[in-house]
Amino acid sequence: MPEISVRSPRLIGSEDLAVFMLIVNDGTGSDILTGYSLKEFPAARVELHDVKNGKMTKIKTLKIPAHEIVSLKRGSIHIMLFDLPVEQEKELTLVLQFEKSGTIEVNLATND
Ligand SMILES: [Cu+2]
Repeated sequence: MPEISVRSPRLIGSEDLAVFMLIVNDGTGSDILTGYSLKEFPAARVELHDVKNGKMTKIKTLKIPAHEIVSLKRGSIHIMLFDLPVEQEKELTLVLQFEKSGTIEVNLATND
């Protein structure tokens, strides 16, 4: 069974927002990140990106192997948030959906 947790979530940017974090699997089985949305703004566009040859490409799912830490970071895999209301002030909650572990909510605070 996988045992998924999230460490050090960070929200970067002002218009198009990037989300970085560590996704930790302390379990004995792998899991797959299959969904991502914003609790406060369900209509916002949330995308999972990888970077290939310096260009961002959309990917749909992300495997989290057993006993591994997958790092979402600048220049690598990351999550991006689009079409958020301009005047959003409240904190954002990113809802991650994993195939086996179910839903994990990640609180995001701007880190400038
Ligand atoms: Cu991106």
